[in-house]
Amino acid sequence: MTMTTFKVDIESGIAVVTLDVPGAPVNTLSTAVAQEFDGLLTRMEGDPLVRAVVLISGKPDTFIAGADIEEFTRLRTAEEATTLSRRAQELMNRVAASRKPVVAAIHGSCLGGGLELALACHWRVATDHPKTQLGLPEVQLGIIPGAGGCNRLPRLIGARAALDIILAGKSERAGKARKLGLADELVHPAILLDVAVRAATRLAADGPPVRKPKRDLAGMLLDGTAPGRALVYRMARKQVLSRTGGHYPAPLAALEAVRVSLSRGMEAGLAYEALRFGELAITDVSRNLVSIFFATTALKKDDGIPPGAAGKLAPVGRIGVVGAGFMGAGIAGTAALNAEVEVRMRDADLPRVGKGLRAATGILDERLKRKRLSRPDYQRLAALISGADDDTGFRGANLVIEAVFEDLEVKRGVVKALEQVLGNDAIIATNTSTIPIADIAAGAARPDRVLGMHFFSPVEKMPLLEVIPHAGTSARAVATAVRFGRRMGKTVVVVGDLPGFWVNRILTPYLNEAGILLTEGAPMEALDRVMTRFGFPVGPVTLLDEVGLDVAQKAAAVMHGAFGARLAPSDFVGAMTADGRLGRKNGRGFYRYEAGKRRGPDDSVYRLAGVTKAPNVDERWVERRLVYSMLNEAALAVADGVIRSPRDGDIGAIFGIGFPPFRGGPLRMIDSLGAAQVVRTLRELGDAHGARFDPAPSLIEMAERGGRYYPET
Ligand code: T1G
Repeated sequence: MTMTTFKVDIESGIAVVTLDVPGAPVNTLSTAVAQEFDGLLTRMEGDPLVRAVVLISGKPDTFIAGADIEEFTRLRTAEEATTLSRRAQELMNRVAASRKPVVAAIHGSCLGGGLELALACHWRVATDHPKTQLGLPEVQLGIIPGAGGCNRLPRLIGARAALDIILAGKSERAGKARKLGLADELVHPAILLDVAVRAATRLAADGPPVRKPKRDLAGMLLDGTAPGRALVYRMARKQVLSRTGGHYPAPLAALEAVRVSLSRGMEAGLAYEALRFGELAITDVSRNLVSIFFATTALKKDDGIPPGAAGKLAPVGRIGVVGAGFMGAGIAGTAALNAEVEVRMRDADLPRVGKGLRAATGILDERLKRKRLSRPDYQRLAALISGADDDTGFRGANLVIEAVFEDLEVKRGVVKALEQVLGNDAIIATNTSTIPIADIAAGAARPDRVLGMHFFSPVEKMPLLEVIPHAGTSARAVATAVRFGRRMGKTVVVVGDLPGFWVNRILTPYLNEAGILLTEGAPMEALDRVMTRFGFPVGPVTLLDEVGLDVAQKAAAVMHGAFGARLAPSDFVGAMTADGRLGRKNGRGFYRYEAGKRRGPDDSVYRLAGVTKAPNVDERWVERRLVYSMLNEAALAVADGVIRSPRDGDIGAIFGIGFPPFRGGPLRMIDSLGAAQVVRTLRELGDAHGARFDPAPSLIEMAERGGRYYPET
């Protein structure tokens, strides 16, 4: 048999099997790899020189990243998918039943089918390294662990801990994995192989360990008894339903698979697991989630310019941040934390700088408190952040991001001042959400190095960054900003320099429509309920309170000015800001706030706007008005060239405003509905509510020729 993926070295009775899928960035368990592994097991079993096996990866940062996701996107029927799962289970069963003990030596990502393989092994040694992550991310792809994970994990670490990982698709770092009993030993990477070989030698002599679950009293009651487990399942189910709104079938299927396995035994459990895996693998929800995975990975390599266009780039080692307010501090803290660069902040006076510095290091404090950062790392990173009330510290910065007041003249002034101190190669980014980048760059001596970096608030939590070149921005500046955004941990999309860019552009008509509905008396809680039921994390009224009503009002006015009547806001938000209501930040918004906690809707706001609150609304119609206003604007923005590809648009909507991932994004949703259907609904809405719903010409055209945003799969 020729082997391409596995290399075997036998010494003193221990076969060290190195898994290294040739030419692939990570190890995955494709059908071909699984077949080769099956042959290898036969050989190991028959080889009298082998007493035990160590399984280790030849890749630098992955053990095994799971099944080959690419492969299961090609599955067409549930039966095919169930068969695939069955085969994988059989392979794992073979490992588990092997008379010669198998030890997994784990460094790097050990995910999905990779962890399921490790679970089938008789001993697991893991490195104590941040790259080492053990998890079952399947539900994030709309499927369930299908190679025995729903069966072996709860048996190893108990139902509660297993469900905690499986239902959320979570990964655990090595330390936590050791505590849970998922890893048996924790070692420094340098001695991983030695320790694993020693374990294999021990197991070969003594036989595999007899595992008895370590349980405290709660564990005995909850994991160890049938009524206890029934309670665990009930609570888990409730939690899943409240988190997913019932839109994601996979976690519930996984829960059921664990229940079947623990109540009816492994054989029934495996059969059930494979059956549900098969059903789920071909659903639209899974297809959409998988496409998000591939889109996100593709964006990790996409600099937003044609490959090679920027020439060789120097990495950013030091940045400046102008404006030490909420945004500036968020940018500074996140840059120190994730990109580990020196960060110099500046503001007009020292008290402000001090406040900004405290807020920036506050982001690190939070990590320290949650034990995501060790004390020495905390100190090292905190020391990267400094501040002043002048530009002196900016010399040597490769990138300066300004986050000052939203005012064109002020921002132009900042750019001019920066040009006096910065080196020739430094890039100047402006964090604006409403002002055209071209206008800000217009006053610069070298506009080619100016671009927009639009962060979302709070910077340390929001995963998206929009990078906005104007017509004259150099490719080098774009690639530098995109790469730096990625180092800050963001998913970066490059978007066009039109008002609102992408995210705020499609958000504007949606929030406007919510305002118009309120003006008609619609109950705010109904609007929020409808949209969370649709799958958004929060509804539009809550979002307005979070964003800040003054900010929302100002942005809405800019968008109205730029695009005219279609984006005309109602007077509702204006009536509220006139009353001094700014949303959560001053504790007075649509909702009531007490000591920072949100309470019920504040119905007195209807009176401010001269409106009587209606007892109820037609919720289906409300959903249509809100959703289709966004879909239509997305189509208009695509036609305006705001995004480079449907992929960027959908990722921007999902990561920027929480568009429901299972729907794949607004453009994917238009494809699923069909452009003809979207146009028809928009026309109905237009008949009832006026020209703002006029379908985008591009949609009409797509409807006529049967076009789509994505190729048919
Ligand atoms: N299948 C196919 N390709 C994969 C892959 C996978 N599982 N994992 C990574 N890649 C590719 C990725 O597309 C990219 O390709 C390259 O590897 C580097 O990835 C039976 C059914 C492992 C933490 O969900 O979370 O097991 O673009 O840029 O930032 O129960 O990739 O270079 O050609 O993301 O260092 C469950 C998914 C599968 C893990 C590495 N597993 N992967 O992150 O690199 S389902 C997952 C990740 C399953 C069983 C079920 C990450 C990573 P290219 P990257 P990275």
